[in-house]
Amino acid sequence: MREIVIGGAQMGPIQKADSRAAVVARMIALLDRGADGGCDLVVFPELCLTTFFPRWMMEDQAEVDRWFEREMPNGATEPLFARARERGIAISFGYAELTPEGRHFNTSILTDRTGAIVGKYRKVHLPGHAEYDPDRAFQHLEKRYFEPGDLGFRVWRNMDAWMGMCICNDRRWPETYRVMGLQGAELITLGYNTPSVNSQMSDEGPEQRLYHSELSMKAGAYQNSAWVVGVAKAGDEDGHPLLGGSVIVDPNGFVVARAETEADELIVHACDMDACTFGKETIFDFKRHRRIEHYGRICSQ
Ligand code: CDT
Repeated sequence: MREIVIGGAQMGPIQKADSRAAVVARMIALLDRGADGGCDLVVFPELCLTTFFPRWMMEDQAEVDRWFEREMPNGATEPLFARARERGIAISFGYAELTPEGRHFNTSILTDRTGAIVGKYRKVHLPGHAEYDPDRAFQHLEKRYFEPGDLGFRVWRNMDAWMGMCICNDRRWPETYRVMGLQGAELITLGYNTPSVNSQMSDEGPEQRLYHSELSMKAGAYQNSAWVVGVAKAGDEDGHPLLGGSVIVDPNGFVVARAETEADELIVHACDMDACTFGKETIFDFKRHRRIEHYGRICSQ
């Protein structure tokens, strides 16, 4: 048995005016809750240091760059790393990354139990649009503020397991999970900021959006025989509602823990990485059963 007790640290809303320090204090409180509950790894949401700023149209690049982190850890997040180190807990969280070369990515990192960063992922599937769209009920300008990730879908050996990451919209794409599954991923962690309503379809509400969110993660878990931990930033951010519904999904595609609120909430499950082995050696033994001669279209235009 290779058990990793995982905490999904759903976060309630972060308002535009909230400081990084206030957010990090909330993350530390969740981390402490996880440590007290025996967690080995705590997973936080996408862009979890700030409000979901891509909903705001900004033309001044200096204003945009205020939402980005130039290094990680930095002054604001060091207390989180220090507490994780002190309590011997690995963490994963998402933030907006501005590189020394001036490139902008929607990024997440994974640490080991000593607080050392062992993995970095930059979001590949950027939803939304790049220019102001007057026909939408609200904006989703990820394509304006980020470039597509350049690191691919890697996996890392951490805590005696193969771990990979993706971010939000990536969870809806089967290729995301499969590329990690092909590298033996046993745990895929992700954070999300998903508006509760569709900005382009007024009657698509939270029920359907929660259903699709969960459906995607269950399918990704089952079809790759891997644990999937999906963690929301939820609730009302300056009048813009975001879905909750954080889940831990087992390698058979069953939800074993689910958040009930749209606030800061920790969901916990003891995840046995050996539970991935049966599926990986039988129905989803990729070496024996895949028929790549028929998959060419997936990798062509
Ligand atoms: N953050 C993020 O990727 N959100 C998207 C919203 C898509 S609607 C433009 C998601 O897939 O949940």
